Amino acid sequence: MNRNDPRQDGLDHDPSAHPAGGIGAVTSALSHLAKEETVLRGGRALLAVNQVEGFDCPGCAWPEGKERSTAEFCENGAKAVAHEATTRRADASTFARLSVDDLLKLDDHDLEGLGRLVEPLYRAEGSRHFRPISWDDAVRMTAEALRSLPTPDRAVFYTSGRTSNEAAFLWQLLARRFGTNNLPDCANLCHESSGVALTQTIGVGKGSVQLEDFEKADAIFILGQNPGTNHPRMLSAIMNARRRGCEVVAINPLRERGLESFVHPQEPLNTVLDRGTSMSTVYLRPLPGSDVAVLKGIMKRVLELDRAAGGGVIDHAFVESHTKGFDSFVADLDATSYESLEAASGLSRAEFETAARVYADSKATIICWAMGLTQQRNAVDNVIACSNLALLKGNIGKPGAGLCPVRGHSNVQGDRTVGITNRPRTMLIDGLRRVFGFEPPKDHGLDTLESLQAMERGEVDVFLAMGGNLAQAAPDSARTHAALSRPKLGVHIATKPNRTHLVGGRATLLLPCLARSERDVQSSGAQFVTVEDSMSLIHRSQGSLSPAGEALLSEPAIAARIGKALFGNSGGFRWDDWENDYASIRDAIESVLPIFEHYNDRVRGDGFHLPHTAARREWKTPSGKAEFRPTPTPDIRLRDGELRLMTIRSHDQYNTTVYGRNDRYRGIANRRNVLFMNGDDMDARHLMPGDEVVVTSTDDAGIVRTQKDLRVVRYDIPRGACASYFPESNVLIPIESASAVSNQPVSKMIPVRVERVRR
Ligand SMILES: Nc1nc2c(c(=O)[nH]1)N[C@H]1C(S)=C(S)[C@@H](COP(=O)(O)OP(=O)(O)OC[C@H]3O[C@@H](n4cnc5c(=O)[nH]c(N)nc54)[C@H](O)[C@@H]3O)O[C@H]1N2
Ligand SMILES: Nc1nc2c(c(=O)[nH]1)N[C@H]1C(S)=C(S)[C@@H](COP(=O)(O)OP(=O)(O)OC[C@H]3O[C@@H](n4cnc5c(=O)[nH]c(N)nc54)[C@H](O)[C@@H]3O)O[C@H]1N2
Ligand SMILES: [Mo]
Repeated sequence: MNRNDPRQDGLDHDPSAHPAGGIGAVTSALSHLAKEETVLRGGRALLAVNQVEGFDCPGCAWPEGKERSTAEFCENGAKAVAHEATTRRADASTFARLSVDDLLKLDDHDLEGLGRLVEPLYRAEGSRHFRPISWDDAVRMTAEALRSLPTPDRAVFYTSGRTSNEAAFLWQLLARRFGTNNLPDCANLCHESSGVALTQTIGVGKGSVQLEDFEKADAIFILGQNPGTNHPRMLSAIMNARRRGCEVVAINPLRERGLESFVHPQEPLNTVLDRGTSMSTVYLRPLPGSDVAVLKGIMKRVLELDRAAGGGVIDHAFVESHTKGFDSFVADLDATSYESLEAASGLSRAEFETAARVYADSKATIICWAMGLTQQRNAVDNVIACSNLALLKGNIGKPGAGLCPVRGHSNVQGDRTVGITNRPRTMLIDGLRRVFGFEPPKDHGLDTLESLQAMERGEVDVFLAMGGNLAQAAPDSARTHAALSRPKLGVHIATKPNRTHLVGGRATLLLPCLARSERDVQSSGAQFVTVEDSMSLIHRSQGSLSPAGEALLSEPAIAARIGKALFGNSGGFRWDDWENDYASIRDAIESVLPIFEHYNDRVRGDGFHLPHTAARREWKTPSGKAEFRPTPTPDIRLRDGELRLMTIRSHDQYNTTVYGRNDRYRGIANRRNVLFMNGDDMDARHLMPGDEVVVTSTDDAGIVRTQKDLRVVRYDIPRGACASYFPESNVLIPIESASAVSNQPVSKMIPVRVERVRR
């Protein structure tokens, strides 16, 4: 058998040579609409995605841009909408037919495939069936469970980043009025490290660029991100930049399709000719976990170029007047040899030089990154290194330049802004006290990993989740499932059934809510909600489809009803008003957080940008300056025979929601149990494509975790690295394996062993 021909391997593996996007994107989107039996309903919804009067795409947090007159087509946004608009229903009869044990046998794809939840359900302790319950009883039961706690810190309020500002604000108000800052969220698993690092270096934990900057940049760096799959609308911005000659430097162990070539599906001629725009001018492929070494290699060279030219490469005037720590940063670079950086990253000095040349020649550079940088042990350093790079040439607070952590969930940034965080800032606490007249808790609450550890120890009695699927999103699946099952009551607000609902709590309430794409009518009339995109633009979102079921409540309504049951309408707490008219929630947000002044007025049209101090070159750091910080070169020691595993998303999933089993751009059809490996690493283990392998990881305590039944795919990936899909590979990640400082799980650099299963 020809070992290099992927088609001989018994796996349907055909790495596509086609550009990203194009006709494949259109046909794929249509097939997902058909699969959900929702061509009409879903098609109607698609026309309204990301329109000023429509709803915000639940796909990702990339901004919309000014040209919203025609539907901005995005294949993966279309899938997200199709799956939300499905005509399938997981109703009481579904749960009467299927016990929890039956449901647990379904995989994530089939579980959510049961369809939309349409009525409140309850599973009593000891029972294996969910049964219908009235809203009144569900709300009363939740309030009673909370009221019976000996201390408020025995409750945990989780939030997933799709939640609107209005719902999120009520949710955190509920938790804080109840008395706890236990407000973990999906950002703890996502861009936590970016927030922590940027707060240290530039004094604000958000990206500093706006969409217009992509029209002005000379160079764009993209690290640890796969926009072709996860932020497809970003490809238009990059394509337009490339067409006017902007340089794009991609840094990623994998050659990702969308970073190589792209056809805009709304350009018919190019689509027909399959003629793509080449997306990157430099493509560096380091080992997973080594970005600090790569960035240091680049910056070391920039420093040399500056010295050789007698200045003028580095923006010394900016460094002088706006920054602190330059000298020790330079001393660290000088003390670091190229050889050590080459050894750590697997790249050559020539590669550092090529990227450094692009950076040196560019007058305005944007630096983008996502999970490849933040899900690392040294994740905070990764982001600090991006910030150092930007500061060298004053690439922040000027047109065409800036730092751009590309957010995941469509409102994860907004949720944080309105108070979803276990570490509230004084501004929020003071605002809540001033407006509502109660003393909010000040001690830090639990983040996501800490919450799971507290549950494991039996210290949490009520776990409430506003969306998400923590059982599958969190690492260490077996322990996470066991931990989630310990609280007396799990309360899950959701659109579709998932594994968290099956394992979450000794008794469980399942509260079904309206989705983004659906009409939300309250007693004062039709409502809209607001969200914040990755570039701090606050804008409205209003669904237009008829709700999936008559009994559905909106997320703000559910939060308000629990609040009312616990505390009643008293003082500044106007739970009934808030449920009836979301403008009154926005008024409350504005009173607490002055950055939202004239919220209801300003959100009427295209929305408004929240102020970003660093983008104005105001530095809210303790020193009042932007700070250079030295970053130690990562020292990744593997034991003999180990590989570095990264867990990544396929083209057919939204986090734990598995739409289908294909990964078109990587040439995988109809399966998810694949392990991408370098040919030399396969040869060293006498592996052939399609072989069944077992992957194991061993933690510091010597405990071995195992993922079985993976099939090897020979892939263009650096030697020493391998990749598989999240969430299945979460079984391999110990809860304790987290980034220093930000406590974010290390999902992109898991030391593993791979062994063939002999049959
Ligand atoms: N369709 C779709 N859209 C989504 C999502 C989805 O699941 N589906 N999820 C949303 C969410 S919540 C998020 S956070 C984003 C996620 O968006 P991404 O961050 O793009 O998602 P990942 O699949 O985790 O991809 C990480 C990328 O980092 C690379 N990588 C891994 N390790 C390293 C490393 O050490 N260094 C470098 N330089 N690169 C590395 C991988 O090869 C991969 O290309 O997407 C959002 N949008
Ligand atoms: N190994 C590994 N683990 C990871 C990652 C990784 O790259 N590798 N990525 C991490 C990242 S970046 C993230 S953001 C987390 C994601 O963590 P989560 O946000 O917790 O998970 P999701 O899969 O996005 O949540 C999906 C569920 O949300 C519910 N849902 C969907 N829409 C709505 C809605 O409108 N309202 C409500 N109330 N519920 C809704 C549905 O029931 C669905 O089952 O996972 C993290 N885990
Ligand atoms: Mo995310």
